[in-house]
Amino acid sequence: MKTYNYLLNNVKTKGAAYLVLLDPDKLPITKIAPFIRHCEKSGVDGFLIGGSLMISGDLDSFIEVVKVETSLPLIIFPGSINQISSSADAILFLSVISGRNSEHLIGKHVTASPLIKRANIEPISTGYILVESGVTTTAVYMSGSLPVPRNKPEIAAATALAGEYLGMKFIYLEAGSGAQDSVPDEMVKAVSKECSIPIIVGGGIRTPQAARKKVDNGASVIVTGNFFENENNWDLIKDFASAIHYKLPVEV
Ligand code: 1GP
Repeated sequence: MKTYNYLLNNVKTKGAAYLVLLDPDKLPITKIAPFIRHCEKSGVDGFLIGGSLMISGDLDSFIEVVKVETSLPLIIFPGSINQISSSADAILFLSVISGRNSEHLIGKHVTASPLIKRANIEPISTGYILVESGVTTTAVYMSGSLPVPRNKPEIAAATALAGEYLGMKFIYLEAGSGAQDSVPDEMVKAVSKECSIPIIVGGGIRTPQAARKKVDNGASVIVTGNFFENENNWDLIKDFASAIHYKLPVEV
């Protein structure tokens, strides 16, 4: 429960938490150290690590390199069951509750659970809700499931409540990495009104203002990934962090 409690504590003290997604397929090994240092000094609360394919190889060694640079929590955000590593602190134990594909609701979990136990990392049960976001995203395609239509916040809210009643610790509203449109603010609002567990929102968030709007509408954790694949954007990380940490005084 260490990482879960850490996240909850960040939400309580800062208003919301900010996680940056590291995709080993997208972040070259030479850029890991400068990027992580940049994130640390900008006020990021932790890292999600994972990718939909992981073509580039070894998750363990990627995490080991990240670990040298930071003591912030490293949470696996698995694209598949081969993304389990004892080097991480925790893993989002995702069930695609927006879909009706049993493999992604429970099937993969049966195979993954003993491996997670042996890796001795903390599973954080998360109801993963894919949201329509313009074009077909990798997450939608890979999960073989339909996303929630953007104009149906009530479906997202009912799905999230079902996740809460099933005992999940977080709801993750996902527009998909690099999404054309992020999760609609009205949908974040509807979900946060309906359920009492914290909501993670990610996918297609490209400005601090957009991140802040998600928080204003009830998001507890914001995830960005794609936007910082461009090094020219790194200076904006601190603006994202201040927009998300609304309870902290803004540095001038
Ligand atoms: C993707 O929610 C995350 O799973 C982050 O999305 O890469 O679009 O920021 P972006």
